[in-house]
Amino acid sequence: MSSHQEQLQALMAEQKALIERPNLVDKDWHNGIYDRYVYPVLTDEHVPLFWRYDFSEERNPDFLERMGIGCTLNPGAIKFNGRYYMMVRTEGYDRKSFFALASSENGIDNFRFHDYPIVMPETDLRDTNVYDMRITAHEDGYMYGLFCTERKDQNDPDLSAADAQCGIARSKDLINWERLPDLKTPSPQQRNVVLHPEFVNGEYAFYTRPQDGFISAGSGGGIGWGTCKDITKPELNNETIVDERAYHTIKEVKNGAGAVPIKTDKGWLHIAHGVRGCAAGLRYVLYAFVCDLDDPSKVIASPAGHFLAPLGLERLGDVSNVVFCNGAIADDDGKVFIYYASSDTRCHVATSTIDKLLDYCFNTPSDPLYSADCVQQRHDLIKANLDIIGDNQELRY
Ligand code: M1P
Repeated sequence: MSSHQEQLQALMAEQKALIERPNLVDKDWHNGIYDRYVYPVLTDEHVPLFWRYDFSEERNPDFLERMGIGCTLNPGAIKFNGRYYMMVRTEGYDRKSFFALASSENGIDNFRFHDYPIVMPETDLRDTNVYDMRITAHEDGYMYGLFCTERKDQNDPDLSAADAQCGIARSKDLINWERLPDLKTPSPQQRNVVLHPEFVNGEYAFYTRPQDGFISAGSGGGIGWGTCKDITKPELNNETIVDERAYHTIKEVKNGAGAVPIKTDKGWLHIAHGVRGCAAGLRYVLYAFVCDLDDPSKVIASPAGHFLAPLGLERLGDVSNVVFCNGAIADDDGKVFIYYASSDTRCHVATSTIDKLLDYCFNTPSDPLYSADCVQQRHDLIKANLDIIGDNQELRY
């Protein structure tokens, strides 16, 4: 066997072991709300070798990697024909992201990429970069992918000035996509736009994230809301704010809708992200809230603080101190799979149930915004617990 073949076989064996490794609940983690898992569900090492190496011995005698992949992150997620799918933001060494489908039978391990990345049709204005797709199975019968399309800001001479807008495409099979026009909104830039799965008053409804600049929410920000009649001419004339950012909270700098909201008996369940600034830079965490069933633009439960924050190795990566979620799957039996990426580098899953998530959302106190009020909330909890503990020393350490 040639050295070329030996190297290929060794790498293939390594990758097979990685993909087929069972994922395990992390027993060191407990908050009762969700389980974390020991291994990420997808990393750059899961990307097929035939996407990265030229297998021809003649063209590539020393078996060099030709087109590396740096990160697999921010997956949209959907259950389709009984399988768990992630639409993964896959980023080459050239910094360009593209969409690639990976699927698994159980949603927690054995995720495999499909043979080819998605070929996303373009509009007349080419996409320099595309990322962070949210996949909505809409009641109109299509699966919609809403994503960020990024282009050079032609009005700003600064070479790194970029323009972010919401691209829209739709599909019936997740493989072939029909591109629609980009969403027009009153805001100069848009990212983190999510299509609501049902018509609202007969119109398509969008959660938006108005922003003044490419990075900074500026005077904008907050999770917005708008509707339009015809998704093939997507334009929101009004954008109201559903979930504001606020001083000294986990969403002080910016926030954005994440997974497509999950319909429950008690309301639409959201997993979103909030960003604050600190000496280490921006810190991205996930938070949860619930919107009214009849009026999905109205928040009815808003637990304080983060729901999930980067932990251990999750804190390190291409853009460190980040967790980001744009996909979750709710099974008919009430189990929920929350897909998230850590530090813009790799994908993870956390699992929970609708009941636990609703309990968390409705029974966790909301942020009272002042330290003294937070102390009072904690005093209330302690007092109630001490009443239960009483003289029973077994209940205290
Ligand atoms: O780098 C962290 C995240 O930054 C952006 O999110 P937001 O628009 O809220 O700042 C996105 O580019 C996202 O992809 C990225 O994970």
